[in-house]
Amino acid sequence: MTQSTQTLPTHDEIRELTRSGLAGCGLDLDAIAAGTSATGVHLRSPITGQELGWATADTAETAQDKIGRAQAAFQEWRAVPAPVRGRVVQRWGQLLEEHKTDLAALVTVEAGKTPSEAAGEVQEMIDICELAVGQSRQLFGKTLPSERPDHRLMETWHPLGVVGIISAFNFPVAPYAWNTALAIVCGDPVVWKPSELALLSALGADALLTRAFEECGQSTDVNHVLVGGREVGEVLLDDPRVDLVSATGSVRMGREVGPRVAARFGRTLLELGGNNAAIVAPSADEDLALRGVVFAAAGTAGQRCTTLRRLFVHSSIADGFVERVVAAYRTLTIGDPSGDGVLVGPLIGRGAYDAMQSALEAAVAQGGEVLCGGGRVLEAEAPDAYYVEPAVVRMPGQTEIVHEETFAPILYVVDYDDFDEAIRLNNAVPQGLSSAVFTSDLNEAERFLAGSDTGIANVNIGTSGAEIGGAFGGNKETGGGRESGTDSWQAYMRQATNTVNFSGELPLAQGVEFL
Ligand code: UN1
Repeated sequence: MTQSTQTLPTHDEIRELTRSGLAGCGLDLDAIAAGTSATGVHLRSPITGQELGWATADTAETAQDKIGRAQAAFQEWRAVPAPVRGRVVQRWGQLLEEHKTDLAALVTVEAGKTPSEAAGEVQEMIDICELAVGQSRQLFGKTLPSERPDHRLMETWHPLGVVGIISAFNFPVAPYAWNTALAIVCGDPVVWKPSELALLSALGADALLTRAFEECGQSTDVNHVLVGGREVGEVLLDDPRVDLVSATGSVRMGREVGPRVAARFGRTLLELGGNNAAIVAPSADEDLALRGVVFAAAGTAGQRCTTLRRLFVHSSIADGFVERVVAAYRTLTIGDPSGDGVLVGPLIGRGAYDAMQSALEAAVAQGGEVLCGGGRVLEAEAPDAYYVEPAVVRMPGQTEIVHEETFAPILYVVDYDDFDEAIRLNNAVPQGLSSAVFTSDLNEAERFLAGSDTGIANVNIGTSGAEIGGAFGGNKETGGGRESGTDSWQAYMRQATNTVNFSGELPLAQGVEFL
C-alpha cells in the first residue's frame, strides 16, 4: 500500500509558515492579503486547500503604468555598464542564499513542494545569478574578416528593452529567475506576470530583487510584478513597449501567446508543455534506472514540465522492471510536503485531479491496465486539497491519450522490441522537451542522442532536474525557446552587424561599381 501521512498542517500553521516566509523577504502577509474577492487574486495553499486571503490585482491601467515605468527605466539601465549591472544580480544571489528557507517556505505553501524540492528551486535561482554575473563580463560579439581592404566587420549585442515574463505555478520562481538574471545583466527591465496560484512566492522573490537594486544604488523601476490573471497577462502580450515576452506554461497558452505577440512583431521565448519519455534498454543498470524513473515520474507530484510521462521498456526485462517500479511507488509517502519522509505533495487543485481521472479513464478505454495509484487520499482530512497516489499504467502501445500531457503523476509504460522503434516512439508525440535512455551500450546511447528530437536528451539520468548551465527548452510544440545557460542570453539582446571602413575609399561589397 502507498502510505499517506494522516495529519495535515492546520490552517493556522500554513498561515504562520507563509507569514514568516514573507517576513523574511521583508513583506507582510496581512498587508498583501488585504484585497477583496471583487478585485483580487485568491491566495490559497494546495496543502490544505484553504484560503489565505485576497491580494489586490492590477488593472489594465496600473499594468500599463508599470510597463511605462519599466520602459522609462530602460534608458537609464541600458547605459549602466554590464559588469555594474551584474553587481545587482550578484547581490540578489546573496540575498536569495540568505533567505533561501523563507522563499522555499513560500514555494512549499503555494506549489506544495517538499522543502527539499522547494530549496532546490531557490538553488536554481542562486545558480543562475552566479552564471549571469559571469555573463555580465561576456556579452561578446564576433569580429569577422571583411572582403574589403581596411574594413572591419563585427557583430555587437545591445540591450533589447522591456522583457515581459509569464510564469507557471509549478516552478513559481526558478524560470522567472533564469529570465530575470540574464535580462538584467543584458540591460533590460523586467515586468513579471507570475501565476496567480503562486503570487506570494513571486512577491517574495521580487522583494529581494528590489532590495538588491536599492542596496546597489540603482533604480528600483527596473523590476515590476503584475498581480492578476489572464487579463493582466494579456496587457503584456499586446503592449508594443514590451519587446520580448518569455512565457512558461501549457501548449494551449503558447498557441495564444505566440501569434498574438508576433502580430505586433514582438519577440517570444516559449517554454511550453512536455511529454517526456525514457527508454530502459536490456543492458541498463536497473537499480539506477529505477531511481531515475521514480524521481522523474512521481517527484513533484508529476507537476514538472520535465516530468517523465512515458516509459519504454525492452520486452525482455519489462515485466520484472515494471514490477519494481510499482513496488517503489508503493513505498512513496504522500501528504503534507513538509511532513517527515513525505515525497509526494498535493496536486495544485481540483482541475488537475479531474484531468488525471479523465486521462486514466481514457487510458483504460484504450486498453491500458492501471497497475497502481490514481486514487485520491486524505480527502476526509482536507476536502479542498487534492492528494493522489501516483499511477503506473501499462499500455498496449502508444495510444492517443499517451500523446497528451496530463499535468499529474501518470506514468504510461509501453514495451518495445527494437531500439529504433523505441526512438520512433519517443519522437512520435507533438511535444519535444526532454527524454532519456538508460543503457550501458555505448552504441545505443549515441544513437539515442542523435535520434531523439527533444531539446534535452540524457543518458542514464531521468528527464527532470536539469542544471542551469545548459540551455533549457524544447522543440516542436514545446515552443523552441531556450533559457538559462550557454547562449540563451542572446534572446535578451538586440544583435547588430557593423561594418567599419578605415580605408579612406568606398569600395562596394560584391565588387559593385557605382559613381
Ligand atoms: C519546469 O517544470 O517548468 O529540469 C521547469 C527541471 C527543473 C526545471 C523544470 N530544473 O526539472
